[in-house]
Amino acid sequence: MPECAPSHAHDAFRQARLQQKPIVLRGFASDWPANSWTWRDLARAVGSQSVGVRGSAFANGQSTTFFPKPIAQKRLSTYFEQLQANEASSERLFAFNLRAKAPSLPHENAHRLGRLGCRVVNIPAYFFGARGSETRIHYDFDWVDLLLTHFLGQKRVLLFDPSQSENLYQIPGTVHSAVDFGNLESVAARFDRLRYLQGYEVVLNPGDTLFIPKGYWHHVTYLTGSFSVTYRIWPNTLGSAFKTARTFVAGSLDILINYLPGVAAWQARRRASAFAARYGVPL
Ligand SMILES: O=C(O)CCC(=O)C(=O)O
Repeated sequence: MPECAPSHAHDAFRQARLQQKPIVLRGFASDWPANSWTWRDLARAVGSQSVGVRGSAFANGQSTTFFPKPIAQKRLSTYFEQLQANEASSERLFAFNLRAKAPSLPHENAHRLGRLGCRVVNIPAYFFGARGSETRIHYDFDWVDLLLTHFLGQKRVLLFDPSQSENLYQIPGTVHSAVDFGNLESVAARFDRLRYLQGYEVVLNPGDTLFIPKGYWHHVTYLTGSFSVTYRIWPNTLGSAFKTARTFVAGSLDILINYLPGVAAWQARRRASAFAARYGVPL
């Protein structure tokens, strides 16, 4: 995985974005306020609020939904204590609105990312995870460039460009792969195209920023309890703005219609038969 020091971040990021290749900007965010938050600061800022924590989408059989369903309702401060103690679990908070839950903390980072020469949508999406938890492999349905900045621990990210979708056994009509990366050894025989898979692997440390280009598949393993924040970059060409608008509307509609009774099960059946026809193996 290409990487660069903070002093070269602007030029290296510009080049990577032009070429649509990932890059790690090591230590780019080491002076951000979020990089000095402790678990105790976070627990204090959220007070007594509770949230639905999410687990492993594969374990819950939620193979085609974008947002896995919550597996437990938990006090946020209790969850942060678990992360601080580095307890192993599958519990995650995915695309979490920490700004709404902890408004007393400084969440303004758009201008800091602006130093890279891009404009980001000013909506921070936070990702928390316990040691050993995973975000299943997917790409983001709105087809935008992403900047993910990491804090308070380590996570491992695998990245694959869109040309790898067949080798990843993309489930037709979804942004998901049928491959459970948490159990690669047991699925390797069934999904033999994995042999041809080519991609990148990187371990992120506190203060690192990862550029994830549009449509890039990403799989995340939390090596310790930790969190990140992702910002979406506004499209910079008319063509990409149009594709983002189209995929955003289609993806949002898909999420909404899946709430209607029977739709999720019907979609799952349709996708399973399309999958078997395309790859010659059952989903
Ligand atoms: O870090 C994670 O757990 C997932 C990040 C992600 O999916 C994203 O930023 O789009």
